[in-house]
Amino acid sequence: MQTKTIKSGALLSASTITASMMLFAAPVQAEDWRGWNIHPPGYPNTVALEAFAEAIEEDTEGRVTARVYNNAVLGDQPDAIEQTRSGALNFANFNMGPMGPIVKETNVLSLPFIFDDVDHMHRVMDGEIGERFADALAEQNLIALSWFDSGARSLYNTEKPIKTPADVEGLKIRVMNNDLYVDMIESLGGNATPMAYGEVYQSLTTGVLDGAENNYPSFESSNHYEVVGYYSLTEHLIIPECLCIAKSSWEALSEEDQEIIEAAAIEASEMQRQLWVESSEESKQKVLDAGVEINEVEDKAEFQELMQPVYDDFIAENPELESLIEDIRSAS
Ligand code: BDP
Repeated sequence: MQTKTIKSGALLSASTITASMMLFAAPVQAEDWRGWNIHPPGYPNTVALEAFAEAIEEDTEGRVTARVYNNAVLGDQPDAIEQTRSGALNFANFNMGPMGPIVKETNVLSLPFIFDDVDHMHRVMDGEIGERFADALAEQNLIALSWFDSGARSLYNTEKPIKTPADVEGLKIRVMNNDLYVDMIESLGGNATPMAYGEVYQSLTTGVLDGAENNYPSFESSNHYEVVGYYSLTEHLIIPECLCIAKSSWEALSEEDQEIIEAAAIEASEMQRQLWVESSEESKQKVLDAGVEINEVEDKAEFQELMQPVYDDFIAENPELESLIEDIRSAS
């Protein structure tokens, strides 16, 4: 018995040695990366992610190949965040909204009206404060290489134009997965329903929901505009998004490839931001042509004032994040 074990053990190690010698002789195996994307083909983020995938394959000379999976086919956003944190997925474009429950610093970006406008958001995210968010993400195994735009989110619904907070009263509004948004809608007198993006269309058609909130490109590409007649420019949220790499995938790269991939991510974000501006205009026109009524909100201050309890509760629960809020405000 004893001899047999030793024999097969010896045999095993002999074949292992042969296999590893063969590995050394063969060309280095390429890394095949899988990327998560919630949007359909043609959406600015999709176009930029696909360009990113192509660039890294070309610039690493095939050492890293990458494929983008669109339309959230690899899972909804909270699930994809977990998959990327664990390294089951290699890269993704994530909105900072559903990131809040995992990286609590990013909740600051989900506070309504935290940014005055998209330029203010760019100044913050492209500067030192953006690095603080990237550090917080890295602690949760997500390497944020660049920031994408997501415009401003506004309320839309099947019932009526929203001109004052009183118009939100009683409406069933879908929000992304983050308790802050539940507080936000409830502070306006509405009923908030956290729900996966992909389920919203049907819930709007069946009346489970009266409305939701999003930017023009998503309002259009999700086809919600087909069933919703009113889009009201509350512009209550301006939330940046990341191009994030799984930490384990990042650490497996040589320094040279890290530099290549970081440069490609920055180029992808430049492309995305440019496409974003064009796409927002096109989407706005498309929903107008389809008969959606778009209204300005004359007195946004009314909405902003009602957000005070959301801020107060947030600061009471996260006193250590108050200075981050102040730093963002003073960069306005
Ligand atoms: C879009 C974001 C996407 C979100 C979606 C949503 O780009 O990441 O998942 O809104 O509302 O604008 O869920």
